[in-house]
Formats: sequence, structure tokens, C-alpha cells
Amino acid sequence: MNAAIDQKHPSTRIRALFLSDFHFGYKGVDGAALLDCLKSYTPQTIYLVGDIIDGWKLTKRWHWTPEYTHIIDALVDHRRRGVKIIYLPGNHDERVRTLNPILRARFCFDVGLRITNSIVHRAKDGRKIVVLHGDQFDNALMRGRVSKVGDWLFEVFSDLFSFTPQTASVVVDGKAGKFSLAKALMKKSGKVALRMLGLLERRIVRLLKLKGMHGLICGHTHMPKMRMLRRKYMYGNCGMWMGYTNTAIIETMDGRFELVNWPDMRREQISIQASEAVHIARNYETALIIRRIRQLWPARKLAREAERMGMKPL
Ligand SMILES: [Mn+2]
Repeated sequence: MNAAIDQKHPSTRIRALFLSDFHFGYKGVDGAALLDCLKSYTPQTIYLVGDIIDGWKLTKRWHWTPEYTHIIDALVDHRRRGVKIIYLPGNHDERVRTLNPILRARFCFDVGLRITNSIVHRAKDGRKIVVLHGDQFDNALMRGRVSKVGDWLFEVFSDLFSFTPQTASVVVDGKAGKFSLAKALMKKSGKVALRMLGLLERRIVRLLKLKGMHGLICGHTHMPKMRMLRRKYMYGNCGMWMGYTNTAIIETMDGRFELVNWPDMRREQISIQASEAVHIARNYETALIIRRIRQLWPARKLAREAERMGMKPL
């Protein structure tokens, strides 16, 4: 498959494309399906709804396939054609949230990307849709139930719509630590998982009501969803691109929100070095992005080695 956006490839114009949870660095990413999805649409705006890079995996061990580079190239192609791209970091790529603001601004300018923790998308019919990764709800979920009004008000104001950097720590049993809701949901019994998802939906309704919003689109749970909560609030979950279910949310030109899915197109995963990943990039922005990813999440072994030799990792 040619990585360039093929002019002959029929591409549907849409208002917005919402994608989350690519987890680059994880070995089961369905890059072929994701690339096909990106080539199938010409959106006005692309929202990357977090966990695009799996920094937790990358720092353990560098894993990159040629498809990752092609996907970033395809995004850059869109950008060059005037598509707005907004990146909302998640808990697996949380280092983007804590990036030095000056560095971040410079990088965003260089690659034509906007990075923010949450944003309001205006639907065609005027509805205000909050877009964020979704780990912002984790602390509340882990406590088991929504606590006193004062408590959640404080959380809503401090966690969401804030410019303060957030880290991916969640308090579990009194200890702050890295936490993956998607994993927790998989491990819990069906009943407990359902209760947690129910709780999540209640939290969402509260937030939307409080903020005067009409809907929310997030990722994080890896469970694709498109439904109305209390018949009033739209809740969309982008799902993931880690095989089995490949899903995205689109807003069509006439303003309908739809969950779309792609078949499993996974092929054998070839792992390439960072230098090779940069080398095969067609756009210089792509090379810049991959270099920045490498800097943000250096593999531990490599970082140690570079330090020993007095070098900065690529
Ligand atoms: Mn997540």
C-alpha cells in the first residue's frame, strides 16, 4: 500500500474525525487499518484523542514499525492540505502534557499541530462537544463512588479545562501510581466493569450539565461507544486501533455523529530502529515528530548508553 494519500482513493469529506488509542510502541497496533481509515476521509479537523504514543511501552523497549511512520506522514499530508489537527494527550503519552511550554509551542508551530488537554468541538447544529482523553475521570472511578458535592466540584474545576499539567497518577489504595483503566476493566468481573462504566457515564453527565455542554467524546476505555446519556447528552468513545476492534468517530458534513469501524488488517510486525523510522519519512515534519518522540521516551538501555558516552539520544 502506498503511504501517500492517493488522489484516486475515494475519500469522503467529513467535518471531523476523532481517533484515539493507537498505542504506538505496543506490538499489536493495526497500522494498515489505521492508514486506510486516514486515507478514506478528508476531514476539516482531526482530533487525536490521546494514548497515541504508548510511552510506557517505548521506554521499556523501543518498538516502531514502518506503518507508524506512514501514519504520521498521512497526518502531515492532511495538515498540508489545510486540515486542522488537535492532539489531546492521554495517560500513556502524558509526558506531552508536562512538556516545557516554550518547547511545546515551538514544536507545535514547527509541525502545525495544536496540543491541549481538552477542547470544545462545535457540532454543525451548534452543540458543544467536549473532547478529552478520559483518564481525567479515573480518580473518581477508583474511589468507587462519586463523593460529596464539594469534592467533585473541586475535581471538575481542577482536573478539566485547566492549563496545569497533569500526570498519569491515580490513587489506588492510598498509593499514587500508574493506572490503566482499560486494563482494569479487562481484569474486573463483568459486573464490576459494568458498574465502573455506569459510574463513568454518571460522571460525564454531571460534568456536561455543570459546564453547559451537550456531549463528550473521549477514548481511554478502549470500548467504542456512541450513545445518548439521559436522552440528552451525547457520549462517544473512539475505541482503539490495537487490533480486534478498529474504530473511530466521525461527524459527517450534514452533522451526524457516527461510529465507524475497520476490519482487522494486521500484518507481521517489523520492528525498525529510530534512525530508519526517520529515514523513511516523506515529510520533514514527520521526521521532526519521530525525533521528538524518541527524545520524550528514550528506551532505558539506550538512554544509559548514550549518557555513558556523553551523548544525547536522538
Ligand atoms: Mn488511556
